Amino acid sequence: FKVTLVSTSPIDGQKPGTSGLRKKVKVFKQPNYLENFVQATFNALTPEKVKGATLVVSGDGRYYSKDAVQYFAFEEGLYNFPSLAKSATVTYLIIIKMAAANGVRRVWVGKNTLMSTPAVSAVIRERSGADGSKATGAFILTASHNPGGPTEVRSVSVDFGIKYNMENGGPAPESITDKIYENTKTIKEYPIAEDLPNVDVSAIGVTSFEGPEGKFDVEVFDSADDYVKLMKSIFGFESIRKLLSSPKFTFCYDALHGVAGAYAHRIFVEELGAQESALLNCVPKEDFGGGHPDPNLTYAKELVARMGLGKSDTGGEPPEFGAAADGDADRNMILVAIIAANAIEAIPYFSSGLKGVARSMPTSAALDVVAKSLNLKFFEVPTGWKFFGNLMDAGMCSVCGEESFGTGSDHIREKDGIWAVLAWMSILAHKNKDSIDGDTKLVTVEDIVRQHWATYGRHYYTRYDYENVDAGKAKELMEHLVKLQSSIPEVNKIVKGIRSDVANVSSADEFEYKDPVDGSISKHQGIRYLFEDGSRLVFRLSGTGSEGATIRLYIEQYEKDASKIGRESQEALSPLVDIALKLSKMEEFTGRSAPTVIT
Ligand code: VG1
Ligand code: CO
Repeated sequence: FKVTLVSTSPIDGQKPGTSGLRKKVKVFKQPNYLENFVQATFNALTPEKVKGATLVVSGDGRYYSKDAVQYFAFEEGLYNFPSLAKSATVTYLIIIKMAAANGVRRVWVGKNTLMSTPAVSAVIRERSGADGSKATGAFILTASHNPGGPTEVRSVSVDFGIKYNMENGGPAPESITDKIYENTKTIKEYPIAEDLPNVDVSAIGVTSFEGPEGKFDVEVFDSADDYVKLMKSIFGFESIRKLLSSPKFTFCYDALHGVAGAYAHRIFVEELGAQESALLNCVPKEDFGGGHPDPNLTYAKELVARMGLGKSDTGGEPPEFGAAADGDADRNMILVAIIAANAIEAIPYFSSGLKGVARSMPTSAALDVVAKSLNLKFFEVPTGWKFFGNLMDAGMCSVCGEESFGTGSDHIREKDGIWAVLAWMSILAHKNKDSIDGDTKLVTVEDIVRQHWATYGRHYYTRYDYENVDAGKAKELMEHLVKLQSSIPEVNKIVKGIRSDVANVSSADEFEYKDPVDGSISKHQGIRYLFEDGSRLVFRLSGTGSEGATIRLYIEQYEKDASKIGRESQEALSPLVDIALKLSKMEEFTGRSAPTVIT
């Protein structure tokens, strides 16, 4: 192949957010939009991470991924994969062609361009090529929980996204994402191997090409092999298998048509013996079946119905255990504090102890209580998994969690939805090791959760999301809250005027984080109001949306009194909700009388 230099000019707004660059599909389809970002990334890396390097390129399979990996110069609608992939004449690769032109030695692509975010992390860390080569980074094509597809249906934004992960398998830290952004503002040209023939990404194997600087390979492989191997080294599959094959235990896993489906069958059915019927929506789709691949009680409707939690309960016995994944399979509906509290005895990987635990700032402080009682090192970081990476690399932290149902450990450098399910199953298997055979009832997730609350107290917790709010108004609301913080007595006067039955606000601030490993500082990470009884109100602007602003309001109340831990969460939190809405003048600023989603 030949290398051509293409002239380009900067495009506004390519600043990576919480987890990479996420924009509407139609924004990504603008000429040079993807190319500029990819080249800005190459230019932000040290030369040895590009020249002669091995890179992973894959994602959650959402619409436009195949174009991004291998671009088809056809009008929309004519595009038909994989038959076109084989006609190697008129296709233009974007990332692969740019990688080749930048002197990358080889690109590893997941079969059909599919790879979950945790699997990418595992592949960077664990996989070796036939010649012993190791990957030093990855382009992950995902907008995770944001819907996808070619066109907006009922004005739901359809998004595409791209992020770069480093040689430790974790998302690029802010020092790199800032550099990428700076580069997008000055970019003038990028090299591309326009005539590089296309590769059939549905067929496993290596294709080699010859370029001006030598050989370039594209290797297609199934990352489920690497991922399963890693999971087997962490968990006792035998004991989980025993649990899953017991007639007393039923299970349900909803992949919401995201990439988790590419792993679920292999792990849960083939390796662990679950029934086929345990899998819901496990066929990955470009548009997630028209759904919203966000695993919460609002969007995981089918699972919620099967669990008998929703109004549309179809009757019959609900499964013992249910879980759902997001689009890129790094999250699910399971919480971290309980994993941390039980990990050492239930999960072989942790048998020698936990190095420490961490959570993101808005996440429930339930983990803090466990850390204190087990005497574990504890860290509070800003939102986004990239902040956990340094702690893990420095051996300071084993288990991490975020409020949005993202959990994971230092086996990789991303959150990991399937890991979290296996962790829970390990805990269940451990608690039931004597009751699995015989007539005794199984210990359920609910039993474990109640036991946990009885031991550690309960953190009532909820998140209100106001999606697609006018960006200017959202900013004004945040500024209003920052201004209020200058006088705590004034805040308390307002609070007491709203409800007299809540504790005093003891302090308030804008969260700022100093990384204990490299000393880097991240500012403006959300506004906190902390109450004397441990309750908290947190306000922040989402960094993953693609339209307007999303305000997230996190409300938390800690209850140690065992007689008060069984209340309904929304009812227990209603005084604080009232205060949060009035203190922030939510309706006044946003014009919204109710949030878009409550989780
Ligand atoms: C949200 C979540 C955050 C998570 C991030 C990426 O961010 O709140 O906990 O790390 O999504 O998750 P924000 O900035 O919108 O609040 V994923 O699974 O969508 O990559
Ligand atoms: Co995700």
